[in-house]
Amino acid sequence: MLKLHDFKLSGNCYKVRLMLSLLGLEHELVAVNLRAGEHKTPEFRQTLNEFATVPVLTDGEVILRDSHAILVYLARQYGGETWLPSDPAAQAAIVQWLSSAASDIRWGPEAARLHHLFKSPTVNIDLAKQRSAEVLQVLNTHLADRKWLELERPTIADIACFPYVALATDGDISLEPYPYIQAWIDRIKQLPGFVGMPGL
Ligand SMILES: N[C@@H](CCC(=O)N[C@@H](CS)C(=O)NCC(=O)O)C(=O)O
Repeated sequence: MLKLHDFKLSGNCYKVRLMLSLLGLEHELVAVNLRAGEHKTPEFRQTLNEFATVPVLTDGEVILRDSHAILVYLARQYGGETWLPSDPAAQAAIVQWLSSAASDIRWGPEAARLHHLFKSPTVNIDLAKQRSAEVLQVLNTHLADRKWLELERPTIADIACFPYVALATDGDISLEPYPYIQAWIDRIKQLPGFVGMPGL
């Protein structure tokens, strides 16, 4: 049985919950209390993730940390050619967006949400706002003449980028100036098997 070590308010965990649901995969959720530091115990580090973060997915002997690595695994293991095709150019086109999710979006809207919702002292909010404006503008322009980020269909590129973009208002960043992003968010919400999370 697939098992996800999870935190309900984490957008990175939500990426995995969403993918599991879109693929119709049965799974068990194990709630990890981050506020109580349950992810920082020696046991968690030794058996699940030495970096002490969630999500962590286990599937039999396979133990994976990092939402994007987990998306890759689920897409290839259970999704055939649909969500991450094996064609090298198509695959690389999608991986570009996994990188954008882990960099531009991470340091933009994800950081702004950390600041506002979780009062994280580590965030430079002015920089996070500036980076949010930059990445949201790029995304809006990219989506002006296409429905999905790559391949003219939903892929894990969309699933990786969607949560923290759609949750931008949690970080006090309005999506009003970005109509093409808003239309893309609505399209993702219409996918069969879509599930939401608090804030969406
Ligand atoms: N690159 C990782 C980031 C994982 C991450 O930072 N998870 C956060 C929750 S969204 C976490 O576990 N934070 C706990 C901590 O930093 O103490 C991913 O995409 O899964």
